[in-house]
Amino acid sequence: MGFLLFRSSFISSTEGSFLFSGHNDQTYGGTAPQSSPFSVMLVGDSGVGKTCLLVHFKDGAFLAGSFISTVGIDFRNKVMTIDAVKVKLQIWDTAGQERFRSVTHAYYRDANALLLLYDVTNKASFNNIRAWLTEIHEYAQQDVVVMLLGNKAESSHNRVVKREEGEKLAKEFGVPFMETSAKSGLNVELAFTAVAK
Ligand SMILES: Nc1nc2c(ncn2[C@@H]2O[C@H](COP(=O)(O)OP(=O)(O)OP(=O)(O)O)[C@@H](O)[C@H]2O)c(=O)[nH]1
Ligand SMILES: [Mg+2]
Repeated sequence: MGFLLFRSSFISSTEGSFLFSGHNDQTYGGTAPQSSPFSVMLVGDSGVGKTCLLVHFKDGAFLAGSFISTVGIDFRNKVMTIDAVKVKLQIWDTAGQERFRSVTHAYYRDANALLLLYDVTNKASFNNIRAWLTEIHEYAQQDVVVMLLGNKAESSHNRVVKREEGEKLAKEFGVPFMETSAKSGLNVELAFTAVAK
């Protein structure tokens, strides 16, 4: 019960910006047909680049410098035109830190798609993908769209996870895969478009 209260109070505290455009830079317009909002959730270990991927997608910028770990969960809206249809994406950015796991679990079931990230320069984040997939299986809807993303792909000097390893793991679990970079912008738009299609 206490947890449910926490969840609803979180929603109402952020809904202001949702309704009054704090996070809504783009508005509907034109003649393209609209579809209902599509909810995408970013998951994966702390530090893999979930927030940076979202910021790049939303604002086209990379947050260099100090790493500010996400607390709990946050969201941003973005309207995209996919195949001539305006799609409103509601993107949930979760905290990767273990201590927020019970908070983020409550949001899995509302997600239409999950972008599951690891960091190609961090082997542990890759090794944890199996555990993340188990968690997704447990808490998300059966028909959720999952895509595996190997982020920080531009960081060739520090890379410890080969592209082929990511491909192999994705194949094993029957999910699509791509490498991304929130720094260079590689495949950022494509990843969000692919799951929203
Ligand atoms: N080189 C490189 N660094 C990146 C990239 N994406 C993120 N980073 C860096 O990785 C660190 C963590 O990025 P965040 O996006 O905050 O990580 P997060 O997954 O949101 O972490 P939590 O909020 O704790 O779950 C930051 O220092 C970023 O600058 C990338 O594509 N390339
Ligand atoms: Mg974050």
